Amino acid sequence: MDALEIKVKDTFGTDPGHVTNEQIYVALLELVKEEAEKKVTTEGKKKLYYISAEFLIGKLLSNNLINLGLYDEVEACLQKYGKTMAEIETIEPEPSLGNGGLGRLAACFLDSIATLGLNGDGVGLNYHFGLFKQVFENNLQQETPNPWIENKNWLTKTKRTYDIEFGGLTLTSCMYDIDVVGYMGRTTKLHLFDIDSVDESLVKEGIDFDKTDIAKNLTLFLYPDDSDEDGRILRVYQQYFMVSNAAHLILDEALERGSNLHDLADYATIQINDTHPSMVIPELIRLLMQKGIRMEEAIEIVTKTCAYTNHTILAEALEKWPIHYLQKAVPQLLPIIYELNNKVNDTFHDPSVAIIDAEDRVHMAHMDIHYGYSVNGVAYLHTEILKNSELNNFYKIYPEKFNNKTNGITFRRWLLHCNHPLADLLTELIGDGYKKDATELEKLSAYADDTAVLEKLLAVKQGKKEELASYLKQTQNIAINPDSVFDIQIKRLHEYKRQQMNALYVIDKYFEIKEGKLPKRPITVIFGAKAAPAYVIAKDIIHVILCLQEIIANDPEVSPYLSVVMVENYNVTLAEKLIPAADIHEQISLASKEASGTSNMKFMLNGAIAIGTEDGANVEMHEFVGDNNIYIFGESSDEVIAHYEKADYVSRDYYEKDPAIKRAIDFLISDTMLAVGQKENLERLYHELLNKDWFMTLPDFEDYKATKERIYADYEDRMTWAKKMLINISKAGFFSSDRTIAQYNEDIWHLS
Ligand code: GPV
Repeated sequence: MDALEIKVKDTFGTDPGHVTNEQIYVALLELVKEEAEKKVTTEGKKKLYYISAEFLIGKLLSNNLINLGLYDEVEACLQKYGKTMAEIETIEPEPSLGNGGLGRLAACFLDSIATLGLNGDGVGLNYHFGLFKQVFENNLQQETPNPWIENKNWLTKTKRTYDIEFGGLTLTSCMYDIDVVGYMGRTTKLHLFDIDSVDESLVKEGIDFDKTDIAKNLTLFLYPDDSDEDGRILRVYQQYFMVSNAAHLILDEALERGSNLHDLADYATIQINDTHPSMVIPELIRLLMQKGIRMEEAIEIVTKTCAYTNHTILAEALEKWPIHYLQKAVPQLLPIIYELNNKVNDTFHDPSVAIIDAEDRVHMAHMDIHYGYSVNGVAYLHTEILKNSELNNFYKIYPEKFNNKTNGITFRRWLLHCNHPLADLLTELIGDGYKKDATELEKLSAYADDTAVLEKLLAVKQGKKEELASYLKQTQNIAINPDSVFDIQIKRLHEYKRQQMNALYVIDKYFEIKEGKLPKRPITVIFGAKAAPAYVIAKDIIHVILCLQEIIANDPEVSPYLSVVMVENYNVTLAEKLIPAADIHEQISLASKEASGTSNMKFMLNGAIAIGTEDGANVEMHEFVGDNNIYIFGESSDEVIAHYEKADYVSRDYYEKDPAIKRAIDFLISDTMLAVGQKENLERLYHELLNKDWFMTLPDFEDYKATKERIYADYEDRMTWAKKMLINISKAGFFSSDRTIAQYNEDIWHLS
């Protein structure tokens, strides 16, 4: 009997043919948990703690089966009983414990840490509803809760609990674990802290709830609406709860393994994933002092233990907490933060590197840089910008702390799991060594001119496009034409990512079609994006895209040639369907603003071709594949930075100079749009683009448009296109998170 048959027999007393899909799911969950537990090891003196407010892990069942080497056996067994993994997978809810790239990166990192057999765990929070679920009503985004913790799930409640003190409130934590199974490797743990008193019934309309009732709301949502002060203070409570638990755990485990705490840095290293966990620094100092260590020494110990990753240069995304928030939520940290700030000021006498600024705000990143031993950016260009402009004053003080770790993705989820036909083709051609050593994908380049192979590659892509078309039909009742070119932009909705530029292009194309200038092949432009609930302009952009979708779908003159689709509730599961099906992917952020991007790497690995700016990791992708295999356009990051310095950009000039731009922008408030959209939203975006356009879409528009025409034309030469696909795949090896994690370990963590 197969493992699954045994499990079903033990649990339900029958065979998989006589139980429901839900019961199969439960049996597989148990099976995976048992197998995963067998591979837990804690070898090595030093241990890594990857602390992150987000772990966007996605569904786990298939991935865990793949990593345990059980997938094929289970799939074959299910087939025997007339079932498929695809059916079983739909039962699993997706935990949405992250917003986007940063959270998904943390999840990929755990997979690689486990796969490389490193001694490291993740630490975060057990949000009951995670990020909101997105629904569209009247072409607008609405938010609803996304419950994922059902009766049976991946969480295992542990016995570990701590009393966490806030100003005037003590909450008892409990620790849940999720096993993270490495690919044919060991199992590592994701520790998620929670409290028992959380009350899900607090959530009333949409995702609204009483933000002041901390004992009941602490872990309800990921990043609750922070447009008001109560929301922001709740975030401070969450962050402190996360890091105080982490700090207790780290000290306890170090003591258990023989540390005397003076040597903590030999037993633990902490990666601070952006500034959300930064309070771990003062908290650890506080706890060490409680254990009798003098402050001076405690500071030294912690500085040798903590390393910080920066994920953005956008000023508004760099956390600066007003002192009075900390005074309310975590008064016990203030004396320590004041002392850390005094030491900095006494040494450097430079307000630009102070921890507390003139407006009494605590700059979390500044604390990390002074009191951590490593500062890294997440792509080459990003780290250069940190060193040479954004954090230049710090770089001058601590050049040795700065280093780059270009992001990566786990090939298990983003190829083996989401694209079986492509993985099989690669294995047929170059063997399966690439599954463990991604650089072996290079071997594929031997087939760059082999038409039989190129044909197969195109057939795999076509198959995935058809799969996506039927999936969208089934799940969202959206019809798309698999013979059209699929041009996809999926990522959080943010002005700097410039979905609005893509939308303006769609409007331009709509007019061209109306004028009789028809594309050679129909174009399907697909978007997927959630907007932060309080991010007004981002929601307006979603509104415009949904209006365009409706207008074009209902226009028989245009719809045979162009369609626009915004998928609802874009998440990891949808990404796994969209990415393998993409012909073209949009990486069109304003140069200098996207720290790295990681969907770019996933698309590349799945044989899609990028149109993009020289930004984030696009720069490195461009270097690997060369000019012929990526479509680069737009101003360079140096040019953009110069515009900001000189403040010389006036969007209206472009509107007046370029009739195509004028036509597209005017369309936003045309009768056609007003017939399906809301006046307020449309006018607001119109004025924003015309008078502000902070992320400079208009200067790049002409080049963007020309480059799009070029890429669509090149798509028609199918063999040349297939060669581009093959080269992209063959060069994707560098972007494996196994490489990234190996570099973190080599340069920062030094785990054995
Ligand atoms: I700061 N990122 C994110 O998803 N959330 C955040 O709060 C912050 C950054 C993203 C960056 O925008 C991406 O460029 C990057 O690829 C990703 O973090 C992972 O480094």
